[in-house]
Amino acid sequence: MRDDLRRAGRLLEKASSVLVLTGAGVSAESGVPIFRGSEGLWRKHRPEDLATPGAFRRDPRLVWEWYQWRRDRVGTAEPNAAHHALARLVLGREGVTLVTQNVDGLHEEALRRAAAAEEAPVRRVADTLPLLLHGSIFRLRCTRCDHGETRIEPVDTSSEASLPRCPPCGALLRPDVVWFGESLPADVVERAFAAARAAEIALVVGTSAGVHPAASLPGVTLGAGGAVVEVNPEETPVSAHATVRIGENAGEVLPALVEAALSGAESHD
Ligand code: BV8
Ligand code: ZN
Repeated sequence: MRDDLRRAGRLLEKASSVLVLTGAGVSAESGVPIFRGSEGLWRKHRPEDLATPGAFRRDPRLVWEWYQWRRDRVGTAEPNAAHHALARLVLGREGVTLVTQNVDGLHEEALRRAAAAEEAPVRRVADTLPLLLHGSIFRLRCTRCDHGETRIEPVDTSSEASLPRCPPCGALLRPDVVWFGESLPADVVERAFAAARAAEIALVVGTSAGVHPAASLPGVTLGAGGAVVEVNPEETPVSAHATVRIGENAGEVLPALVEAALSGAESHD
């Protein structure tokens, strides 16, 4: 096994507490477009044009059209080897907290499949579902009351009149995701930062680490004396602080990395 993978596997295997932070790069090999970079989502649109409350107030149809385009793409996407490896890691031993910036639901799908396949997973799926820092693209919430719902079927974005409305109060429904300038769910942030403080290793996979407060999590682990392992083909602000940096695609290296991390799993019992 390559030296960097062996060293990273060893760090993860010895750590009693691990934070995993993922971004759009972990879903890239599932065909879900990432935000930045040449073929990124933001290339065609600027974040302030679409992922902000102001954009939705100004032109809810345009914002819904962009989200429905993404819901279509994600709806046909399958979890890739990176999602499946992380599901095995989270289910296969205690002390791993999965935190994601992604809203595509692919970690949850991989966890459900892994739990169904496992005879006796070490942990119950309910205890291992990822912390969703930025919500879910398949959840809708009301712009006026506290109604929320999961809606998989396509939203009709052909006109403002056809946009989804709240069954109880009639106001416009919006994607239940966190936009720029909006605060993240307090309880999720609380749990994510607690996990980062407690982690001996922060495994940072597929994020450009430029959006806060998510991007602050690896620094919290470092500040508490932990170490960082980064998996990303490109350098990011985290790279300089990584004890081990694996400059490859997550789908290609995570299966072997997780295999190594679980090899001594029994020693954590
Ligand atoms: C808040 C959900 C305030 C919606 C998203 C200055 C300093 C600090 C903060 C700020 C600042 N100025 C402004 C802010 C605040 C702002 C922010 O951080 N702005 C940035 C641009 C500077 N943050 C906010 O507004 C947040 N809220 O701060 O609230 C507040 C506080 C109190 C009370 C009230 C308000 C909210 C931010 C959340 C925005 N929502 N998404 C949606 O999805 O539509 S952000 C979105 O982009 C993602 O969720 C993600 O978080 C973010 C970054 O994307 P990545 O996941 O990293 O993806 P990206 O494409 O960038 O990178 C992909 C990476 O993968 C690349 O590095 C690539 O190399 C790699 N890769 C590619 N292929 C692979 C791969 N890696 C591995 N394997 C592969 N195969
Ligand atoms: Zn309502």
